[in-house]
Amino acid sequence: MQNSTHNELSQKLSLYFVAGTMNCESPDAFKKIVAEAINGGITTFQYREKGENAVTGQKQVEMAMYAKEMCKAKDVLFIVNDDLELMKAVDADGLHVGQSDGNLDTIREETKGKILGISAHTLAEAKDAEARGADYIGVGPIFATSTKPDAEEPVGTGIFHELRNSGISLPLVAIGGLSVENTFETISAGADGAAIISAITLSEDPKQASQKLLSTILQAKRG
Ligand code: TZP
Ligand code: MG
Repeated sequence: MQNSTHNELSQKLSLYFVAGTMNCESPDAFKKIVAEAINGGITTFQYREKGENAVTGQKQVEMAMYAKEMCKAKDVLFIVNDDLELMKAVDADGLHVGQSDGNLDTIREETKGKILGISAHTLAEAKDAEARGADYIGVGPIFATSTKPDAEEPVGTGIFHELRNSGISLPLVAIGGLSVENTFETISAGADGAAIISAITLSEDPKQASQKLLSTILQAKRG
């Protein structure tokens, strides 16, 4: 990837909010939180609808379209988690997949012209993601999280040094247990962005939480 593109994407991934209706009290609450987070300055939104209480079918398309339009109005990157058909149906900016979400080469082929993010938990997975043409890598869980019941063991912020020392040059987005308290050290360790669910969805004031997170991230990025 060209340097300018790398830097632009690194900037865009800075505050990467992830949510689906199941992270909120209701579909209406989801819409409100997404709107507030966008007003608070999130730079990327990933629509991740999965697990217990996830909405499906037409309701899911409605939520995705709502989020997409809100993102578009504020120039926020809009990514769909693990659903190629939904990504295409709503013409999202990109797709994010995990290690077991299908054949990564086929997925890269099907997402040509879109941003593709791949999750990695280890150096080997990160190298594999890079080799398969990912545009960025989601790294985690960094800290313990109760949002994803099947999450692997936390890897800690040391993984960013390991990935950079091993020559991984793609933008890296940290996920898992991130909050205002530990985001500065995470970005300082080498992450380009912080992906966050509960520190925004469970906040009493998602807009203010997003503002605080963004200013922390930008401050850490300035070094
Ligand atoms: N992948 C790894 S950890 C995680 C995902 C989707 C959950 C992150 O949620 P939170 O609430 O920000 O810890
Ligand atoms: Mg997945």
